Parts: sequence; C-alpha cells; structure tokens
Amino acid sequence: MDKLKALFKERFTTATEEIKVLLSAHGNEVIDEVTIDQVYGGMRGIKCMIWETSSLDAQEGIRFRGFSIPELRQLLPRINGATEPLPEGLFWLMLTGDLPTEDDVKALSLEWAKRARLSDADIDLLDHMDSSIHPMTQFSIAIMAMQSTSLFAHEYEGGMTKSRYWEFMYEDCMNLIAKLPLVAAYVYRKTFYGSQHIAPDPKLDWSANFAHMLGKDAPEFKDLMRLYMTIHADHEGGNASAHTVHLVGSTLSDAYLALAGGMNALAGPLHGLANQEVMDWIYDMIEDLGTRTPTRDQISDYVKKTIAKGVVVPGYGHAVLRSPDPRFLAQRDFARKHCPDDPMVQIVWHVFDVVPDILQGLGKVKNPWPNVDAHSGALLEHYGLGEHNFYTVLFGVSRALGVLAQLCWDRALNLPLERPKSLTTEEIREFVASKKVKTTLSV
Ligand code: CMX
Repeated sequence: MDKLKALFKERFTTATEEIKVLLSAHGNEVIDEVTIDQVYGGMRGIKCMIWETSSLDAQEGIRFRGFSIPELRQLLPRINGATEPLPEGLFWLMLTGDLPTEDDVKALSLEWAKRARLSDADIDLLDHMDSSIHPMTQFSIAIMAMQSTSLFAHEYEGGMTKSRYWEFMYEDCMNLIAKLPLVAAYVYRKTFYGSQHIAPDPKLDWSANFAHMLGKDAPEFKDLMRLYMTIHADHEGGNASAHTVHLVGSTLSDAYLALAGGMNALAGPLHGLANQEVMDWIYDMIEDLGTRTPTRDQISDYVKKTIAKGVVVPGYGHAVLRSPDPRFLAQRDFARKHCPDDPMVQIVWHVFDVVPDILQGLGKVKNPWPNVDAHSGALLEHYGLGEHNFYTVLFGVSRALGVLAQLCWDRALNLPLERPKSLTTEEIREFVASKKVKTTLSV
C-alpha cells in the first residue's frame, strides 16, 4: 500500500472511532434551527452535512484543514523550482490532515504521472465530439465515458463489502485526478488548436505538466497553474459542485459519475462559469465604451447599465463570503508580482475599485466583494490562454482535488444515502397556521 493510502487508512480508522463516541454521547443535541426563509432560500447556511477537507468562514474565507491560503503559500512544499505551492501537497493535506514533506509531494507527483494515461476508447470519444460543444460539456462527457474503468463499480458488482469501499474509491480518485489534466488539455488542443496535441511529460509535476500539454511552457505560467489549481480546489461542502459530488456519491455511484455531476453544477453561470462570464463582460464593456483603457467613471457607468438590465455583475457576490475572497487576493498578489501593467489586469483592478460601492448601494446584495472568478481570466489571458469558454474546465480540474478527497472520506466513514425532507407550500401554510393557533392559545 502506498504511503498516502496507508496514512489515509490510519486517519479515517481513528476518525471513525471518534465519531462513534461523539454520536453516542451527543447525537441528540440540536446544532441548528431552520427558518422558512432558508427552506425557500436555497438552504443558505443550514448546517446539515459533513465535509472534512476544508471549512469556510464568511469574513476570513477558506481554510483547508485549518490553513488559510496565505499560510499554504508559505507552508506547502515546492519542487521543480516552483515559487508557488503544489496542489499535490494540498491534496495530501486534505486527505490526511497532515502537511506533507517535499518527498511526499515528489512521490505523489510521480504516482499521478504513472497513472496518467488515456485509453484508445477515451481518445476516440474525445475525437468524435464536435468542437462546437462547450469545452465544459466535452469535459463532463469524457469523465462520464471513463466510468467504464471504475474499479469501485467493478468491485461493487462483484459483491464488495462496505469495509472495502474506501479502498476502491481511493484508487478511482487517484486515477481520475491523474487523468483529468490529459482530458482537459485534449479538449483544449482539439477545440482551439486543430487537434495538435502535446504529449505529457512525466518528469513535470501535475500542474506544470498540465500547462505543458496546453502548450504554455513559460515557467511563470506553470507557477500560475500551481497557484490556480491550489486555490480553486475546495470551498467546503455546501457549494453546488461539491455538494453534487457528495450527493451523487451517497448513492454509491462511483467517482466518475459523481464528479461528472459536480462538473455539470460547476458549469452554471452563478457558479464556475462566472470566470468565463467575467471576461466576456469585460470585452462587452470595452466594445461598448470603445476603449481598452476605461476610466473608473466609465466602468462605473457600465456597471450601472449592467444592473439596470437586470443581470448580475459576474465575479462579484457570494452565498457565504462577506469580504473580499482570499482567492481573489492571492491572484491579485500574483499579478502584482508578475504583470501589474497588463491592461486587462488593470481593468480588473479598476472594476474592483468601483463595483463594491455600487452593489452596496443597491441595498439587497449581501456580499458586494469580488469572488475567485473576478481575477482568474485576466491572468490566464496575460499568459496567452485567451479562450474564455475553457476557463471553467480549469476550475473543474482543480475542484476535483477537494471533492474527490472528500469522496474518499465519505466512503471511508460510510456516510449514508442523502435524503433530506422537502415540503410543499401547502405544508408550510399548514405549519404557519398551526403555530398561530398555538400562539393564540398561549397568550
Ligand atoms: N450583481 C448584481 N446583483 C447581485 C449580485 C451581483 N454580482 N450578487 C447578488 N446580487 C443580487 C441577487 O441577484 C439577489 O437579487 P434578487 O433579490 O433581485 O434576486 C440579491 O442581490 C441578493 O443576493 P445575495 O443573497 O447577495 O446572493 P446569493 O447568495 O443569492 O447569490 C451569487 C450568490 C454568487 C450567486 C451572486 O452573488 C451572483 O449571482 N454573483 C454573480 C455571479 C458569480 O460571480 N458567481 C460566482 C460565485 C463564485 C463561484 O461559485 O465560482
């Protein structure tokens, strides 16, 4: 058994015992109350699921196993001359709760490189998909198609016992993570470069190899990919892509089916597609204003025009965060270091100067600050990755790390089928009426 797998087994065996004790002592205690607003309002804030790999605070932002993004940029090992942390290290941390050593990261990088192979059938399917299909849809279809290689599904069919779920889920997740950059790069080169594909280089780490297969070999871009793949990886469990993977997985669907479900959720404009929307919106603004160097006043007018049309300003707002997203700030930090004068980066910063006040002024937006998607496109474009409709695929490759690490935990802890209770409006009316009667009687 490899070191990561053995460490994971040790950790979840201990965790399973601890949870058993916790439940027997405190299982009946109330942890949350649910209001009718929350029932109608997309279940905002209801505490109702377990997610071990990360936790989100409204003010402070994401913490992966207790570590913030600035802390991870200091603490995660760097190899191959990287100046940014490697997502291999983050995956190790999310799965085990331990910060890995440099050797651990090297070993995991090598392990993923060994597993990174697409079958002839995978390539055939990718080749036959029409390039006019959105890259995110192609990506999701390819993940679904690879399901035929799921070891978990195969073993389940053969009568696998519950105690072995984690083992085959781990194998599927490792294989899937290894293959995703190949699939994504294949979609990219097929769609935008007339199928001039670039073979993987197994000597490179996971993100650098992905950059290489995309055809972007600049060392700075490889570092951007390492940072990008790290900061987009996880955002606790309630967001739509993470929750979907968790939900689909709870039916004992394998990692391929569960991840494809999550990718379809990520493809929505209120979620991961926002990185594409941000860049399209900026380009529309440039065209509308007739300048590539708009002033803050011009941007401000355009933002108001956008809102007047009844559409959202992409890249701004969040269902949980109530301050600027640390993932936005990490990207701004990278841009300040590497490309502060880039005109698109400048626009993104000017947009940040004006949007929060305007959104605040509407009086209904709970979070007027930028989220992760407000900055990523400008950086990608700076390094020559200008195909906006590919951006959500990059988000998806990264998001796989967090949701698949958690999926391993889901099966290791034997978390049950998810089945919350829904209500009809009629039932809500009856509930309200019964409360009124009780209140009247008690007065
Ligand atoms: N521009 C204009 N209006 C906005 C807004 C924005 N960026 N963000 C929120 N609002 C509006 C909502 O549409 C809602 O209006 P109505 O009451 O008229 O329907 C009101 O403000 C209240 O919304 P909220 O409670 O503040 O936000 P939600 O939790 O409902 O939604 C989110 C969160 C992210 C969907 C929303 O802020 C949004 O649509 N942002 C733009 C899209 C975006 O950037 N999504 C990416 C999020 C990060 C990610 O998942 O990748």
